Amino acid sequence: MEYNNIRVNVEEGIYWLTLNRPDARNALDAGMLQEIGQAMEEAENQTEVKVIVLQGAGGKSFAAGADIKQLYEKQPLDALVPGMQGLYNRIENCPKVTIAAVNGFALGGGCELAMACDIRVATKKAKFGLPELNLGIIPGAGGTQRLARIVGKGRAMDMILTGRMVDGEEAERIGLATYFVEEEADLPTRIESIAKAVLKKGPVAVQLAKMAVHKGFDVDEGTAQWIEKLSQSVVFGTEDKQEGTKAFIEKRKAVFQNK
Ligand code: CO8
Repeated sequence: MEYNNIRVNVEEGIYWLTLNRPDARNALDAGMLQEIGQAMEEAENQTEVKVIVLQGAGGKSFAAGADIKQLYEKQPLDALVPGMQGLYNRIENCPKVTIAAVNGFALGGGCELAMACDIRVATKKAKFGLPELNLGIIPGAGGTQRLARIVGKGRAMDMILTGRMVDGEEAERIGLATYFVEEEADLPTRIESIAKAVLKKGPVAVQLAKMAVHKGFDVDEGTAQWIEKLSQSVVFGTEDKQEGTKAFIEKRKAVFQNK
């Protein structure tokens, strides 16, 4: 598929999705959001793809949030459509593992996009923030909820109410970034090593483990544990479970087939 606002390429099971409006700090306009949705669908349907990496072009920004020029034109009912929030929910529910490579600004909808991913890797240059209140609006693509769930209510309140940005090192300390990479040049290698660890696993188990964590967060613990139990029951019926356990017993590496 041809894209104008993003670039995609697939290498060894990893789908690299690059937000590509560097002159606008990769601000997420309607065209880019639509293409991200199309690319996600494309990646979900490619069986060889196990991991999707989102990154920003230009070295200055992951994504500087929703396009403010388009935001200026929005009317109340525009906030009621699924829009950015719907897209990010889709990304969170993606059956493949998603990784955000954050180098530079991840602000507003950019930070919310990173938070919808399973894993965030931040460089020294990373700046995470939800500055929406500066514009007289509030975070509206899951940010009020995901940030509080990731870093806790107190820290989320601080970041949202003051608009304070946190750098990569602090982001890692408070759990907003999963990994901190000191040298920007080491970012792709670190991403690949995380992706490789995932690629060695059985895809069915990966998907169900991911969804057990995500869906479990939305319900009470008893229900969450049932989600876990039922997911386990599904994986117990897979050939991959037989292969994984047998390979351990036979002291060899498992070869998973996604069955
Ligand atoms: N939208 C549109 N254009 C942008 C954006 C943006 N979010 N961010 C940067 N740009 C453009 C600038 O206008 C500028 O364009 P030009 O060269 O034509 O003047 C270019 O990118 C470069 O920007 P700067 O010169 O400002 O670059 P700096 O490196 O000095 O600063 C910053 C980079 C810090 C990223 C700065 O540009 C900035 O603060 N940007 C705005 C960040 C922001 O407020 N983001 C939140 C947006 S709101 C949001 O995301 C809400 C999501 C939920 C919506 C739900 C709807 C229902």
